[in-house]
Amino acid sequence: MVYRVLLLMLSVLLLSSACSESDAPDDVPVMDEPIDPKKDTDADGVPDLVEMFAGTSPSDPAEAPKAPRTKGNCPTGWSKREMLCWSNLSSYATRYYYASLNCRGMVDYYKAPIRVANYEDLSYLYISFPNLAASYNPRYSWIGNIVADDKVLCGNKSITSSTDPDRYNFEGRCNKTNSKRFWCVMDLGVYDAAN
Ligand SMILES: [Ca+2]
Repeated sequence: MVYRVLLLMLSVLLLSSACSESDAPDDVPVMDEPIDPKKDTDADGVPDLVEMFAGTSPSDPAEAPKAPRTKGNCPTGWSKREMLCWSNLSSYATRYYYASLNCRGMVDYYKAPIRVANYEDLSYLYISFPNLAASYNPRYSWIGNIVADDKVLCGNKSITSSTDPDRYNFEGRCNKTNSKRFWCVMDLGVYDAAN
């Protein structure tokens, strides 16, 4: 009987530690449902998702990432890092499959494939642009893609300077049901060709 109770206690402990595994900081809201990629709260013609990742307000029609662009430049609100365009870091944390859908959800608007920033994208940034590394702290963030059954890469180190050795080893494995923040990324060449 005592053995059974101990076993039960151990299972509860293991289960609770698995559920609370390195999630987003407390002040970041968790979005526990998919975001409709067509929803346009302020009816300015730019979907909420697009505004959120470009850094404009989805509820203020006076704000929208609509400025004209030229070839070789990323869309308004996205940062150009050589041949990659980076969105702002998501303002919320969410499960990996929703993160993936949220990036993908902007494809119709930008006419280019968009992904959750993956290990190759981040690695390239940290190693080729060390002065930017600390601005893309991987801790608490998703790193695409799925790498094993239910497991996705996630940042497990904080990169705090241009010489931080964690730039070469910042990835761990997290359960896809954890909630984390993320960046969306698209290839500038593909975006240019489509626009
Ligand atoms: Ca809008």
